[in-house]
Amino acid sequence: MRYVDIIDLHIFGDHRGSLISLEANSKVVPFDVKRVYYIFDTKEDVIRGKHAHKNLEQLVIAVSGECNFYVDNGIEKKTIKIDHPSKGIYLKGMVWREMMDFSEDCVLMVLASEHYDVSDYIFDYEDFLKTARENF
Ligand code: T46
Repeated sequence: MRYVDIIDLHIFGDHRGSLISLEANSKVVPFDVKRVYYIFDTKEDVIRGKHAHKNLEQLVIAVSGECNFYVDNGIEKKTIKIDHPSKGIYLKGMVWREMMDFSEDCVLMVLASEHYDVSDYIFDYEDFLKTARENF
């Protein structure tokens, strides 16, 4: 199972503009959505995230603006630029994530498979590496 996938979201466009529909539990959003949140007004030079989740699937979309999304599964690390409302980052399994280089107009919308639960977070990178390696 891959820890991160880029999902190309279908754009319904006509002369009026564009529309993207996110339907849960279908090919578009591969889980039942229990929570939606969005991140905006992030200041320049700020790095958000810096944690992993024990049990959470998420679909992250920059509905406006852009930022860089860094992911690390304990073995592989990569940075993905998210810069269009039709590009979704699907995260699953043990993934350390950091978001940075936010444009002023960046709005990140996140669909999540679980309710907010602070006990699901791993904030310490060494703890993350240990847990991730146990799961390989
Ligand atoms: C993630 C990345 C992509 C809540 O009360 N409910 C919520 O659903 C969330 C997500 C956050 N909060 C509170 C907890 C903090 O007091 O909002 C505050 C900021 O959250 P946090 O520092 O966790 O935000 P980010 O941007 O570092 O991380 C968030 C998500 O927490 C995380 O799950 O994967 O975005």
